[in-house]
Amino acid sequence: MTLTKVSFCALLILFASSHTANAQWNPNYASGRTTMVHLFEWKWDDISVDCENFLGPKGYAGVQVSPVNENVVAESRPWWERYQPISYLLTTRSGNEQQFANMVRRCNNAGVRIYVDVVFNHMAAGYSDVVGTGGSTANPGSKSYPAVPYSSLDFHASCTISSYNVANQVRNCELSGLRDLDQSNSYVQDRILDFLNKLISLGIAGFRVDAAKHMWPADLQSIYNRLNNLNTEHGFAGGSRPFIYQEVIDLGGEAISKYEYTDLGVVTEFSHSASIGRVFGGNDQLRWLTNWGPQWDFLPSGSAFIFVDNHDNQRGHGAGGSDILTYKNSKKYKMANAFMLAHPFGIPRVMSSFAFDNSDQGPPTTDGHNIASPSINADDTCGNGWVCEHRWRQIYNMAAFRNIVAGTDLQSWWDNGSNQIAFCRGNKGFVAFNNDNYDLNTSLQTCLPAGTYCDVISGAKSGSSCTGKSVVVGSDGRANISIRASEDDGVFAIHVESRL
Ligand SMILES: *[C@@H]1O[C@H](CO)[C@@H](O)[C@H](O)[C@H]1NC(C)=O
Ligand SMILES: *[C@@H]1O[C@H](CO)[C@@H](O)[C@H](O)[C@H]1NC(C)=O
Ligand SMILES: CC(=O)N[C@H]1CO[C@H](CO)[C@@H](O)[C@@H]1O
Repeated sequence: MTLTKVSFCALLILFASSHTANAQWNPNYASGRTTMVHLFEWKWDDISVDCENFLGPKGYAGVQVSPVNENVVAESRPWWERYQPISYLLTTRSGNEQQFANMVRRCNNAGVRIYVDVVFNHMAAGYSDVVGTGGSTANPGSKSYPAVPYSSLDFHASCTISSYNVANQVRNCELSGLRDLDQSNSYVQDRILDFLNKLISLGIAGFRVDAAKHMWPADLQSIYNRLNNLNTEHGFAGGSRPFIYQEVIDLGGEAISKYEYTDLGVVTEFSHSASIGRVFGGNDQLRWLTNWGPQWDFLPSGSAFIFVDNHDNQRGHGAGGSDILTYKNSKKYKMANAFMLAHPFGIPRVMSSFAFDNSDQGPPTTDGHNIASPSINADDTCGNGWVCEHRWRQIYNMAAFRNIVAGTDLQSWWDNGSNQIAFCRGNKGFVAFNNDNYDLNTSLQTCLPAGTYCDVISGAKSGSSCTGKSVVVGSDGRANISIRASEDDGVFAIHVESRL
């Protein structure tokens, strides 16, 4: 009796822990990698090449791709047309199904996982007949999408979201006039699952669930429970569940809370984006970052999907308003990204944009319709209208820093009582920031073994020399750290692998 009880308990514990390790909160990254990039509006063939030539070798863990299913062809081709589905055919301006499948395989082979931005809260808006990127037609006016097929039976009755203080409206009415699917309908659930499980069979590692706040958690639960395990032919361990990160914009003060979704998967932490922008934008002091994490009203680290900006709030949509930092404010933007990547909190995603002047503008094209490929400069940066923040040395070297210091604690916090801060990650890495308008020039504890180290922000180790600033760490771990206010970058970072 006692024996049976004991072994039953042991079994339960075993089951519980293996379930957690392989569950939907785990990004399923290849070992030693920690950081995802959003290649917004990139073509599948271009992503394949970037996985092999850059993302894999630089240590990035994954790519979030733009929506993969057929969307409406909107006039002047704005970026937001991809959030207006016409069908679940895998044909968009980024490529077709064969190109998508090829990309997933090539990226997985390069150690880089693919995450798909899935849009199943709604279908395309409008009143008359429209055409999709795969040639399918639909009539949003009569809620008819024959290429799925969906009919008016599959949608909530039309109504307008007039108050975010009423959860029923937020979840059952139409977001910006987009026809609102009823995810409690078993036929709708089956169509969504056919789509998601097809992507899993092609080797993807997880999903960004667009507009999750506009769907009922119980309906999402029913859908997630019926997702297949990841495809072991693509290198995933047997029993691995797709990673799920849900778009829930919650800066407080609304009917719907981000905490309603944490039992289902990870949740986008928009407060992180707004707060890091406010601090590095100069509207709060860096010294307050000493307790960065849940004390800032963020989700617990393992539930928080974090970013400096995303494709919505970098152009004034979404949340955070003028606090949000983007590539347009590059010095402060690089500092914010470096802090996000140096700090142990959360599951980070780096944004990679195309340049834009107005908030509707779509990606660079060759002819007004077909997306143009990025050009790659000698210094790894991009041209042809692409910003490629992920290819900025100050950002990709910090993604590598995060891999190198993974598993260590933040320690030896220093600040000057204002906007100069520094900290160690165990005895593997050290980082300092200067957001004051005067120089930082002082002796600081780096926690690193004695030696000469190369700053990975101003340059990189090249053979036995450093193309940027180097610093001598003494036998007591201290070094004279200097970041002038006038320097291009307000960050200094060294780690065990940047020792000369
Ligand atoms: C830093 O301060 C020391 C004196 O403590 C001075 O010799 C040195 O030139 C300063 N360095 C910079 C970069 O300002
Ligand atoms: C830091 O600067 C001081 C003053 O210039 C010098 O005495 C000390 O040796 C330096 N420390 C290191 C580790 O270089
Ligand atoms: C407390 C402290 O370290 N204050 C420093 C703030 O920054 C300036 C410039 O680096 C120093 O002179 C102060 O000593």
